[in-house]
Amino acid sequence: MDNKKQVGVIQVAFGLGGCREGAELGPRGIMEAGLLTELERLGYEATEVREAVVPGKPQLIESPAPGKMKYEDEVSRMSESVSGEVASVIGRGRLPIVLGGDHSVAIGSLFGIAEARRNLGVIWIDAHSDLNTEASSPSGNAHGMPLAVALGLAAFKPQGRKAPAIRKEKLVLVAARDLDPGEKALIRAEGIACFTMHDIDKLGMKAVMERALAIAGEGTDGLHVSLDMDSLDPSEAPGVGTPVPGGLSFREAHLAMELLAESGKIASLDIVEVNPTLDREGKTARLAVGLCASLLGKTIL
Ligand code: NNH
Ligand code: MN
Ligand code: MN
Ligand code: MN
Repeated sequence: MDNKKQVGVIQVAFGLGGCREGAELGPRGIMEAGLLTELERLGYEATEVREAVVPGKPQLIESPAPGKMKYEDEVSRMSESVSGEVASVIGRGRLPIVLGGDHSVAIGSLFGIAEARRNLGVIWIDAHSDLNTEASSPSGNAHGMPLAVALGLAAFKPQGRKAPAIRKEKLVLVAARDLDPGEKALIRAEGIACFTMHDIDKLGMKAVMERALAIAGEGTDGLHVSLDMDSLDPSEAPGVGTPVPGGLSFREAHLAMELLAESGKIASLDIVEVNPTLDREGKTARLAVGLCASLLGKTIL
């Protein structure tokens, strides 16, 4: 496996995939909450910080067409830049940390990582399942579609990248509690592993992570963790665009990260949907930094 003591932070100041403005300020919020200091404390050396090239809001905003992804061209250009940055960070033996931005940035990270790891395991920690296609999406928002795109189920395909980027057998959803009808049907039909909040309440986070690791961590050449901050309860993470009650507690989220770290299989990470304009004095951004530290090996003792 790669030299884990070197990371590359990729800032993706993109919010057009979501439904509210402000997620594009997420990378700055997370950096200001002290990510680099925390990485240094953990022994990561010479952390490289890069910025993906992201298009702004177009002058002429097309009226949203049903069955089409909103800001498709912008999402496409953003994904191209992010996947290139991610592939180059991995190519130099570093662990990529992608800072969103809304969750559409994960289209870029998944396709970029897939260049290096065709047999990727993915753990998707999110209140939502992000499995909408253009046809099933109730909103047309790209942040509800990254997994459908990565599985090759959506009409949208990232330019010059081989789809699918991931395999449904090696994908695990954790903390789900707000699924659209088309997503529920897809999860059932495709047999995608989904540990809902109900499962976490019943089994506990430890058992859920053990099962998740058995599914996504075994027989794969690296694990990608995509952490949507709306997986947390809104009382812990108020600064997100689509808060959903009944989410992960502070300790459940940290325990999940600690158990993932103990597996020794983490090869890449996204932290997304931090919206500083909706946050309360940087609480969500600080929690994002803390969770990242736990995932990268910070222990209590
Ligand atoms: N499922 C909804 C949609 O597709 C909401 C998605 N919102 C998210 N996903 N924040 O993580 O529009
Ligand atoms: Mn998401
Ligand atoms: Mn979400
Ligand atoms: Mn919804």
